[in-house]
Amino acid sequence: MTRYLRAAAAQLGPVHLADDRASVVGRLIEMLREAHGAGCRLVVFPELALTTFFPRYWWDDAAEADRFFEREMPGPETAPLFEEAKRLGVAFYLGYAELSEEEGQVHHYNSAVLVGPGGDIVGKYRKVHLPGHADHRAALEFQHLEKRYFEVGNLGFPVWRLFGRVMGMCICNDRRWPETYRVMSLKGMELMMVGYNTPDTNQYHPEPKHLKMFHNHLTMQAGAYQNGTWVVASAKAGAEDGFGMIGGSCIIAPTGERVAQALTEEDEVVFYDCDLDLGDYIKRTVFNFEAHRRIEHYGLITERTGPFAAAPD
Ligand code: CDT
Repeated sequence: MTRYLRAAAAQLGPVHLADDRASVVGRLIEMLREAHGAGCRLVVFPELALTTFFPRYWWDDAAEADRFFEREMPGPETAPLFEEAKRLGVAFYLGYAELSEEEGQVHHYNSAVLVGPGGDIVGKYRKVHLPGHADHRAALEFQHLEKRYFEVGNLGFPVWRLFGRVMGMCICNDRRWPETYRVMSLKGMELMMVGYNTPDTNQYHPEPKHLKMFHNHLTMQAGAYQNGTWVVASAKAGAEDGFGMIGGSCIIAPTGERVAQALTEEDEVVFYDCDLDLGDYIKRTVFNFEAHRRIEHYGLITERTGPFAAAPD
């Protein structure tokens, strides 16, 4: 069983509306090769990695956004990435917009796949926490229309065994919610992969700019420590057609420390030798769930979404 896993976060610089899939896949392959050259066995790419972050745009006909969705994975444009990863024997996480047909119904999800070193899809995750709004807010500098273009994921928070260890996936806004980590941690998660697209401005409320990066790292470092898990986090960075994305891709140890971090707002690979046994002492001591969790007092967490959802006690 693997003790050390050299894992990479492969950050993408801006992807513009005019950029086609082939050029983006070419950039992903470049980073995959770089990571492989550095000895990495797992590479994490961002959320919606194949296109610009299109939910910032409103189209009167929502179906116009269908051009950003993948109907198959791999499809003709993503097959070269799968083939190269298989040739190199590197596993990867890829975020993409998924258009699927289930029982005659078309569905739209914000998804990620985990592809094993043999090129097979080991697992799929569909984003549960969709931020933003569904209505047209033309007065905003840019919108965040995930609630318009995607449905809430219907697969829960599964975990998968890869390299003999337990791995979880989530997508962007999921990383801000403690429940995301805890559900997977209760299934034994040892490493969590997350891709994200975070604007560098809070369009809903004026806020000091530095808070965007602070909150990004704060939530993931807390999630890593409180669950004794590694987190490999990969961002989009820089200005996509003028709209800034924060970047800050990083690898976080189960101690909550950031051990590797991207320095640029461009395509950049960062990697680390993750000691997958490091979380064990945290799970045996301060976060020994079996010894210390008090589930008899946690019922409200699954009964209420918030304090205003029901009368207070
Ligand atoms: N892509 C994504 O989930 N982005 C959100 C932005 C929230 S602002 C509406 C994030 O949590 O980073």
